[in-house]
Amino acid sequence: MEKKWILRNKKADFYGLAEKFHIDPVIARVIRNREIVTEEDFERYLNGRFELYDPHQMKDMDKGANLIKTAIQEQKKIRIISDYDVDGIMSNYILYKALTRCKAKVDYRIPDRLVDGYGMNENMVREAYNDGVQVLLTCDNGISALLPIAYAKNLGMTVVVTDHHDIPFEYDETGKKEYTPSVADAVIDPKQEDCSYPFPQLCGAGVAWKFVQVLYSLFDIDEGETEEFLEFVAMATVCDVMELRDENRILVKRGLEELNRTGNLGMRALLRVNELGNKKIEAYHLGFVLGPCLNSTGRLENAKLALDLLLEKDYDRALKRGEQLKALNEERKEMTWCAGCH
Ligand SMILES: [Mn+2]
Repeated sequence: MEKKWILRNKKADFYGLAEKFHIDPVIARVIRNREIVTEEDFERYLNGRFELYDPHQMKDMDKGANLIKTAIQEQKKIRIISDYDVDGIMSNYILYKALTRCKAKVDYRIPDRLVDGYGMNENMVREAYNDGVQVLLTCDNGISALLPIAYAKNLGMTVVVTDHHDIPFEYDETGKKEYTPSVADAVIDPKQEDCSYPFPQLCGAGVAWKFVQVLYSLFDIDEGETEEFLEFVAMATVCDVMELRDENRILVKRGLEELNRTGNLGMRALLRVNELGNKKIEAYHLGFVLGPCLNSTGRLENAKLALDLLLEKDYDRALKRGEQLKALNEERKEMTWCAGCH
């Protein structure tokens, strides 16, 4: 049977656009269907020639980064708490590496899906408190952890939230949406109504990366050093199924360039065990080969295995960890086997 693509029919001057940008009119139509409308939008979409947005535009960004800076200078114990999926693991990795670079006393915690469930909970706050942690930094979760955060505040901890999920709300008597305020010391989430960041569709790792840009500038660390994290932002953006337009498209494009010459031993090992060592890595590989390997752990074991792989400093050990993750992913595939989802 012949396959047919049916294109939505949004109006635009496809022939004019095609001629101007040297593309096929059908491509112009596909792009238009992604809500890319003006010539300026087309230019940005096709050629990616624009500066990424200024991270300072994000609400509470400066406040949150300064709180972490002070905590680092005062050598307070900081714990990063993420989610267990690929976006969570990537966010956690980015923040952990960056805070370590700033000489922070920092560790990380990823919830175990079976034991802890999704995101930060009161047990994890208590556990951090008992470990002498004074500052909690969340990524890819935290916006809806209102009670655990209130609990942490009662225990005298500082809480900085970075997230990209929707802001929790209730309807008031008149049926109007009422957002439930968080008592965290800083809430960085571009989905907040009063946040003026122009592109709220970043993934958790995207927000974390923006945070690192600001943190590095506070420590006078060269901005170029943040680029080593782009491959992880790209991985998270694709695996969290974010819209691949606007800033996300640029982040993924640049991240793929980084990934193709990655210096991260864990990532190199993961490429090698998936027989991708000499191949050009594209978005497909992020979403369908590498991502599932990193994700397999959140389901069957603790996602910490995946983070440990990315932090591994010895290549032979990294290879062993890579094999282990790949095997776990195979096991998961066996367990969830069905025709059509292989
Ligand atoms: Mn996410």
